[in-house]
Amino acid sequence: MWWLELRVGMEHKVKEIREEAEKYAVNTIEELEAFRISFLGSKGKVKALFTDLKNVDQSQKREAGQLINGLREFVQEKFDAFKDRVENKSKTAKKLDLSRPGDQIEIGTRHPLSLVRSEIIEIFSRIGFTVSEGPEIEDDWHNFSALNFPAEHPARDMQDTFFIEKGKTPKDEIALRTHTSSVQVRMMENSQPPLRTISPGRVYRNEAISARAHCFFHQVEGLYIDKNVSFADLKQTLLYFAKEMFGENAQIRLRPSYFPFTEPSAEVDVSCTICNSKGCNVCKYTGWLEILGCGMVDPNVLEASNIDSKTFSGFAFGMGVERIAQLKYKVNDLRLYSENDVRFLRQFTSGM
Ligand code: 2NL
Repeated sequence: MWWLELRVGMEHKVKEIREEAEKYAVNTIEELEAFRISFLGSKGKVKALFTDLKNVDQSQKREAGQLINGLREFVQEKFDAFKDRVENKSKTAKKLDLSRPGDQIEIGTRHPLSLVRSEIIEIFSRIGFTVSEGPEIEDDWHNFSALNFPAEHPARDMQDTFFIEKGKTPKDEIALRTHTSSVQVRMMENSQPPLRTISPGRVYRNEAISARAHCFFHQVEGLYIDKNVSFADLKQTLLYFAKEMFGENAQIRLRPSYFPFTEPSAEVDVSCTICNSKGCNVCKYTGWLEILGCGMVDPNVLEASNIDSKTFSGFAFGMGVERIAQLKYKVNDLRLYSENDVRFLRQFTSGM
């Protein structure tokens, strides 16, 4: 059965050698040479097949010859690829100079909001405020109801708040927090006064993005509850903050305002540090810049978190970190904070 012998003999051998070459791994020049000798050398496996070809029946010779040629090409390509790899490897090995100084890593800078956030935290830490944080996804109770928001308040509207889950009633709704007061409600619920805490964090409002508004921003809210906490304490605390943040010469003024969660409430301006209150386009020639909102915690808010409003009183305030950073670093477009343009970001210190 000569034909079977041919198939088993030639076809099988070609297949075997091909598989052997496929599995072969070469890592050094010596191994490369061994591969060449074993497969392509004058006494190599491919050459041996060409010798065998002489014994193949004339009618099968052409086909068998093509088979071996194919194998030779395959092995040659394999060899070329190995050669490439091994030679490149030895080249880079020669170039490697372990005594060279390392590449300089470019040092990043702290984000201005991160810098200002840390500074605010530090200022209040010095007078005994702790830092509290909480979830960005909130239920209606912690974001609105416990803070004395009436049912028909516009903030509870789709226009102003990002809702995540609509409930059967407004009280079942889940939303992105619109202020970090929600964190302070959790603090009041979980501990009894005295309470002195600031809550930094990201908050969300459903607003069109522009130079002056964004759909998210960063807040630091403060809360102080104890016996006999007065409006004078609030005022002095904020004056201390303004001087620490904007310099010893900073002055503050309070204007009456309204928030559902404080009574009385006020908005606080700091004397314009850019023109020394002489009047400039930043303070719009008023000499004053608005920096935060504040007030005495509404008794309804204390009671909602089971704090006796006959025994305790407190003050609270809230400020936008973007706003403080804008005044400190003269940032004229809110979008710069979140666009990650390194030309903007590089201007800030890399220190802590
Ligand atoms: C603003 C005004 C304010 C508060 C936040 C607060 C928190 C609790 C109770 C009462 Cl738990 N008040 N926070 C009070 C007044 C103003 O923020 O303009 N923020 C950017």
